[in-house]
Amino acid sequence: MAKLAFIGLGLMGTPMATRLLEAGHHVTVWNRTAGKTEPLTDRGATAAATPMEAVASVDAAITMVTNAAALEQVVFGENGVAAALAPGQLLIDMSTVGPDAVRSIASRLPDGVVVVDAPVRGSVPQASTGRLAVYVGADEDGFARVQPILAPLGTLHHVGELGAGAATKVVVNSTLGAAIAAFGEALALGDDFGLERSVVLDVLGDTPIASTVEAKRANVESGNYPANFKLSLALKDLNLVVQIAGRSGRRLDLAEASRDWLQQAAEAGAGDLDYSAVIPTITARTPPARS
Ligand code: NA7
Repeated sequence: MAKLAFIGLGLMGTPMATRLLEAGHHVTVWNRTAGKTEPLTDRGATAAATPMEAVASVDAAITMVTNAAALEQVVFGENGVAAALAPGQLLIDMSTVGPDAVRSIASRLPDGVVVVDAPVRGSVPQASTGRLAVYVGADEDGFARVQPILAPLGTLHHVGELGAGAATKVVVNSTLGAAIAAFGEALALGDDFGLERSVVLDVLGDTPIASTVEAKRANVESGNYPANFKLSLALKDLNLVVQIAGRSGRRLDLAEASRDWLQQAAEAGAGDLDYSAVIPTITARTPPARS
């Protein structure tokens, strides 16, 4: 079993680090808000005082933080992992930050530190039960090294070289934005026709957005949107989609429209709720005009 550092114990990081620990890896954890290390140390993990301290003598450092700025902070900020990583050690970034951020980090680390991008599809239930899809960007050797480490988290897909995992994740999440916006707009339309909500939810369960309906129906029916995947993070991902497409000279209308809905919901205060909390923004009778 490997010696690991796990940095970033948010909604996803906590169950993922727990899985790695329960699989028998030796795990040292660090989180900006130190109190979140407690559930892990209770199960036998070691807590480090800084990211730099966490990675000393580990086989692999895993990062699972909000965005590119947070990744930059834990890698190159004060007491960041870059100060301690040595040739032969692995840095596995599992955050959703896009390929540019991953390649930039890799280019600034000492020669011999192997960087692998391995973002995941799935949210808290899949993270807790080892059913994530992990998109790995690495050369053959890097993939062979991360495979036994990450296997307890779910199914690994070797999708290409460094950056390909991060790119794949952006592609995947472009569909997530479109599906949740389509769900909200279908409900809004049903309301306008005067159809029963429960009937509309039943029939939408048999359409191309069925899996989204199944996953989020309880939230819609209860009006409660506890975060499995924060709306602010879905908005970050759709912004990545739009920006990356823009740099390639493209306009992706569906991505822009779903980004705009998420932006409106975030402005209405739903950023820390589940991303499905965009639905009440869409179904409101007098939504704010699109800019
Ligand atoms: P969460 O639950 O919002 O957790 C985010 C984590 O990132 C959490 O541990 C944060 O620490 C940490 N974070 C955020 N900013 C920083 C900075 N500046 N420095 C250090 N640590 C930071 O997100 P999820 O777990 O759902 O998702 C994580 C990633 O996977 C994200 O890219 C998603 O899009 C997919 P905190 O506890 O707030 O101190």
